[in-house]
Amino acid sequence: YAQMQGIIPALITPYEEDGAISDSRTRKLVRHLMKQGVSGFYLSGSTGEGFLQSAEERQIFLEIVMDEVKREVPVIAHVGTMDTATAVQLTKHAYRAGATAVSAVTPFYYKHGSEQIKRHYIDIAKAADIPLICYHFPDMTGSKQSADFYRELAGVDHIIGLKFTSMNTYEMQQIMDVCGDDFLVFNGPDESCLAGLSMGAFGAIGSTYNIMPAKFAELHRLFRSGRIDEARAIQYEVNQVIQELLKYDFIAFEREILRLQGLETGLPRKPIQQLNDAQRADIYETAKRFPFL
Ligand code: NAY
Repeated sequence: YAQMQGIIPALITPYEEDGAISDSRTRKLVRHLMKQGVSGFYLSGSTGEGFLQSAEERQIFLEIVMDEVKREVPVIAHVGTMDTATAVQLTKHAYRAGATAVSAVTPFYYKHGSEQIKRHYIDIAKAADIPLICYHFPDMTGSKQSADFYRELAGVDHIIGLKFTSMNTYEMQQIMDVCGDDFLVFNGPDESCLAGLSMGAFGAIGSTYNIMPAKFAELHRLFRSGRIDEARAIQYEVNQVIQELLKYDFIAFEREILRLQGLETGLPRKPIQQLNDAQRADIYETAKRFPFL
């Protein structure tokens, strides 16, 4: 898994003008990000709009990315859904497609007990011979599991780690402490990437790595060589962009920045924010202020 130790974009899903998954735009985006030094891809998560797509579309998208990446970097397919059956189906497909790992957010909307959520993960883990990265995102799912919950899952075959999307690095550390050194924890919030890495995160998976891949790859490189002051300077710099991003829906903002970078990805799916001309002009001004964008 050493290859996953770095910056992994939660990939934007490029669409054509009619809203269909775009083969050519996807290949172009993936190539571009690989050239900027990313350590893998995380598909069909929150950023990828996986919850706004059909299972078939998620499968098609994975196949396009697998074909373009040609095993040069790891590909993690997010297979999380509200229902176990579809997550299992997507897991079997990801295995056949040759993905490096799958990942699944805790099932959302219904308030399941911990035992049901554990069962959901075990069913996914048993579906195919492929590593599984659980996904902790309490703000979005409303489901907040304890360190002990993850300790039990860490003992299940195929479950290798967790994507931890919360700013609470103490809770992250508590999970790492009970799950052991082999359990790989990935930092979720990009604005505290360095904090997560400092606390022991193995790598980082996030949305703004689509628009600032080289900056974050450099942050990671500096962190690994112990040049913390320089890494922190980059974190401060990218956080100025994130501060602007947070005025918008992050997916709408990132698609607009990518467009300005010459990477057309189409419009996000409704009900995600559809930008008006004034908002696009404002984002254009932001892009001008930050030459690395
Ligand atoms: C995913 O599954 O696509 C993610 O990785 C989501 C992680 C993002 N969290 C949210 C709430 O959007 O990358 C972060 C986030 O966009 C970034 O830190 C800016 O806030």
